[in-house]
Amino acid sequence: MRTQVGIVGAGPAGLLLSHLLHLQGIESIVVESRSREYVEKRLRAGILEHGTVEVLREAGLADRLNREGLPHEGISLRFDEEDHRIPITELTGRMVTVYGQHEVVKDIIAVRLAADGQLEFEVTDTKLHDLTTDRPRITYTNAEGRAEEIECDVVAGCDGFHGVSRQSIPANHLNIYDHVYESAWLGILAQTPPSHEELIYTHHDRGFALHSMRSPERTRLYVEVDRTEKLENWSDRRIWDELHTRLALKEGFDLNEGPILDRGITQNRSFVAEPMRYGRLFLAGDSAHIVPPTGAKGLNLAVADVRILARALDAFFSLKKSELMDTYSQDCLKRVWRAEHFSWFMTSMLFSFRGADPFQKELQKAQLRYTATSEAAAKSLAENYAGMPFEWSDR
Ligand code: RFL
Ligand code: PHB
Repeated sequence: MRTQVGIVGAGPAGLLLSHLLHLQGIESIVVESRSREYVEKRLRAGILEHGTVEVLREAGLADRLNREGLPHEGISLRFDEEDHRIPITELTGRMVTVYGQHEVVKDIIAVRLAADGQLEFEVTDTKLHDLTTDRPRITYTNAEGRAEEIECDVVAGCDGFHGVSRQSIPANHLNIYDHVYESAWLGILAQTPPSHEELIYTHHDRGFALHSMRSPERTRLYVEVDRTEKLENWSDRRIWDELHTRLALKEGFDLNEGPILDRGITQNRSFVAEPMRYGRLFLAGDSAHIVPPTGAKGLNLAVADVRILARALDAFFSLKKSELMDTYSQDCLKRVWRAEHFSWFMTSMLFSFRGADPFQKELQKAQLRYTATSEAAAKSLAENYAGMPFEWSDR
């Protein structure tokens, strides 16, 4: 097979890239190791930045997002059993939208298939070859067990943190920054209406907790757990008790309970591999960088990378200009490092980190009080949370 852009991975990065390229008249083939059903159900991110929603709207991918997405104009910081609202829209003129990542994935797959886009699910043994030539290749075994090869002009490595793309780059060509935290997230999806109209980020001596949502009928909740914690140690009752304790308010807080539909543990990790390019291979999204979920940035960074990559590839294929491909990595990394800092900052402020020393604990409280009482501090948080405008990172 021959195509212009071979895309590894049908997560948000790979799918959005294939659609943006299609709008520019550039051909691509996406290969994905999981089944369509699996990627359409995989429960992950839930918060779309202002700019992410704009990208999806401009690309004609927002019919359902416009109908079902829940626009949010603020979040709550909860500590010492009190709420402190950060009015994001009042402070920045921007907002965020609650809309599940798997809904974004479903929407793009439907649009790609309607346009006869080539998406190959359930492939195995994906390998990348000849990346430093102008004819790189992807080989894999398809769902029927047949060996396949795609010859392309460019390969987009959109296969997430554990994919093959980054691992296909010789180690001496990458700078790796890796930071692992002591705590992880235990997340549940519950069949019950949200208990509050906005997200609540809670700092409590027993650990961080987050109240989020997916729809007017479904609540998404998280508690901080030890990095080595096992899901089987957490009965439904233990999860709810912990949530009640951590989300408590002095004036009382009614937390709605309901059947738990999904649960999982996610590690907190900060990771950057740079440059995000090796020859004709371009990394986008989680394959190049990971953030702890506390800033709600991972999916949004994937979208921002792909927006830059689609432009660079347009200039390359339609104008034969490679300047934007040459600056791709540095153009993305400005936003990536801003989000790395913000996600680390939110995690450092909100998590309890069992065993943290008293000095660190007082610093956390000082930062929380400052953010809750200073408009300058709140505005900085709000600006990052809603997402730095593209004009800022395009500068
Ligand atoms: P993905 O989504 O991991 O997609 C990569 C795809 O590549 C496939 N793949 C391969 N395909 C072919 N051959 C191979 N060898 C392959 N190896 C892997 C995989 O099956 C997969 O389909 O990466 P992408 O597209 O870069 O998207 C990144 C986002 O998924 C991720 O950053 C976010 O989910 C992170 N995240 C959040 N981000 C936000 O912006 N806002 C949030 O509120 C937010 N909350 C979260 C999150 C992530 C979480 N977890 C579970 C990691 C909450 C959680 C709990
Ligand atoms: C979610 O709804 O899954 C969610 C929201 C905000 C975060 C992380 C996850 O910071």
